[in-house]
Order: sequence, then C-alpha cells, then structure tokens
Amino acid sequence: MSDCIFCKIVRGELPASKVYEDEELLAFHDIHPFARVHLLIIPKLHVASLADCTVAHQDLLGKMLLLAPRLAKESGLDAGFKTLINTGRGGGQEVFHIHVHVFGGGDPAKRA
Ligand code: DGP
Repeated sequence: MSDCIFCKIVRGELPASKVYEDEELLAFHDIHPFARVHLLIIPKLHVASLADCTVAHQDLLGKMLLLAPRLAKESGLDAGFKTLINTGRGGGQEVFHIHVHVFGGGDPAKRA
C-alpha cells in the first residue's frame, strides 16, 4: 500500500528504530510509547487489521505472536509484558496495517 505508514517503514521510506527484521516480519519502537518498553511487531505484507485475516494468514499471525516473548526478553522485560492488537476504529486502531503492541516496564496496576 503506497500511502500506508508502516509499509513506508518496511520499504525504508520512513525511519524507525528497528529491533528485529526477517523476511516476513519487522519490529520497531512505537513512536508514542506508553510504557518504558513499547514495541510494534508488523508483517511486511500489508494486511489492514486482524479482522481482514483469513486462514491464509495463520502462520504469519503465529510468527508475530511468537516473536513477542523473544523481543520482550531481549528488551529486559523479565517480569512479564503485555500484548495488544487494536482492531478497527471502534477497537482503537489508528494505523491500518496489522500490528501487535508489546509493552511493559511500567506500573503493573496501570494500563502500561
Ligand atoms: P494503533 O492504535 O493500535 O493503530 O497503534 C498505532 C501505533 O503506531 C501508535 O501507538 C503510534 C504508532 N505509530 C504511528 N505512526 C508511527 C510511525 O511513523 N513510527 C512509529 N515508530 N510508530 C508509529
């Protein structure tokens, strides 16, 4: 998608603080972190949201989720972390390229 912010990051047209990259996935720091550590895991393939996924995306979704504990550990979130997938405008999604938020290191009693 030519005008998608995350596709532009994938193509190197926008900068991002990357923490992981392979053939299918990219992970980078959220530009507006709401915890000490706040990463986004995205597929390089443009898929707008979780609601747009089909069985064809199940391997990709599994890889995205399995990357979360690895990156959390590498970021020092030894006590645990949270994951979040906002879906659709009513679900708080602002960027319509599916992504998993991985965050932690804040007050466990609060959102972050
Ligand atoms: P969501 O509401 O789930 O769609 O969250 C989108 C997140 O993406 C939000 O926490 C801010 C982050 N974000 C938006 N634009 C950029 C950007 O250009 N670079 C980075 N690193 N993060 C971005």
